[in-house]
Amino acid sequence: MRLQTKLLILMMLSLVAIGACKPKAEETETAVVEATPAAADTMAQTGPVKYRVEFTPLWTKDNFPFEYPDTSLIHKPHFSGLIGTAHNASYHLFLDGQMPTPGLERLSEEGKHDPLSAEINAAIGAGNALALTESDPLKDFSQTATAEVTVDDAHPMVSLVAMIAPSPDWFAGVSDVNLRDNGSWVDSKTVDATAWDSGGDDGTTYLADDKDNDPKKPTSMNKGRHFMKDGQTMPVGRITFTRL
Ligand SMILES: [Ca+2]
Ligand SMILES: [Ca+2]
Repeated sequence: MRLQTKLLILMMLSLVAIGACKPKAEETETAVVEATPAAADTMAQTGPVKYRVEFTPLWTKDNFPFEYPDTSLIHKPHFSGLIGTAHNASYHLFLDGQMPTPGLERLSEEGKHDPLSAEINAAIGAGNALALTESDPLKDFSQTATAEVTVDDAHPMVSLVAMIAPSPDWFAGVSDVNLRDNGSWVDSKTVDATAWDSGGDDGTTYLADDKDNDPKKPTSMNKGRHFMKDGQTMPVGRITFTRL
């Protein structure tokens, strides 16, 4: 009887011990469940994130009266479709002081996305860019041009360009816009797009005849009279990135 009693007590103690352990296990599980949303959020910060791109034109006759192209022309003043990509520090769509690529030269002179799109696709293949972004041309300046751009941890910067048309080799552009801030993706960001000269043509007026140059000149900010006011460069457009 004594032995049986001892065994019974031992069994009861074991049950109590198991019972005591159980809530702990549940607590641990609960803790894991609670941690999951935070972990998912951290993932979302690094993984591909999409932004809406909205390009608002500011290149109007009111803002840029000097030699502003005749709005009754068949090819009214307009912007070509935007083209660009998210990328890392090893890729630049354009850079102040750098020779234009054939793709940037053609975009700036004819508004054509090819072969700039092929150059971007090559950068994607090399791991330096993430995905091609393009919009339709913008011909009605009461409207905006829209597109989407995908960024990730390895490609947090965005560069975009559009031809200022008509023009010899001038384009609106933003480069290396970083959509990360303090380790998080920004909800939205607005940047001015200034006028650039790709360096692929020597024309100096909107309607100048083709004046191809060889060797090419370095790309530079366009500080001609067309885009300056009171000694300041005026933005020809504004680009807003909004996280989707
Ligand atoms: Ca040229
Ligand atoms: Ca030029």
